[in-house]
Amino acid sequence: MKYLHLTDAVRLSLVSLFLFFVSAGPVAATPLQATLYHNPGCMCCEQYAEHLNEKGYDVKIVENAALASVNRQHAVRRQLSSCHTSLIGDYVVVGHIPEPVIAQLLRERPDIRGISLPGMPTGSPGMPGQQKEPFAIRTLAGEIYATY
Ligand SMILES: [Cu+2]
Repeated sequence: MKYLHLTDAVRLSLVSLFLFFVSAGPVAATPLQATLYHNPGCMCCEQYAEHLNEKGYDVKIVENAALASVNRQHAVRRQLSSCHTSLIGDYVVVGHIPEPVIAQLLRERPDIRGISLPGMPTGSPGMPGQQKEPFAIRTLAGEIYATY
């Protein structure tokens, strides 16, 4: 009898071990990969990479990028450019875009090349200060994709 009880205990712990690994599964999912290009010495670019890191992205920083040529390569017009340009999934993501908008992009998967928050607005992730007005995040064609 004692032996049987032990076996039950072992079986129970094996089951809970199994459940532990099953429930841990989604958490251990591969992080989203992001590649961020910026000109040398851009501190707010590094801060923005940190923002993505905190949201669970695996960010590869290319810090000596010739940003102008990266933008040319991905057809990012000057008016829609910022201090850095990232590649995330199949999309080009320009500037200090709050991560929830990127999550929305990856969820909705619209048929666009990418999105941009042009310039370096005060209070956006990686930029100091208080946000003064909703950010207009545009598609690379220039249309509003989201306000945040
Ligand atoms: Cu910046």
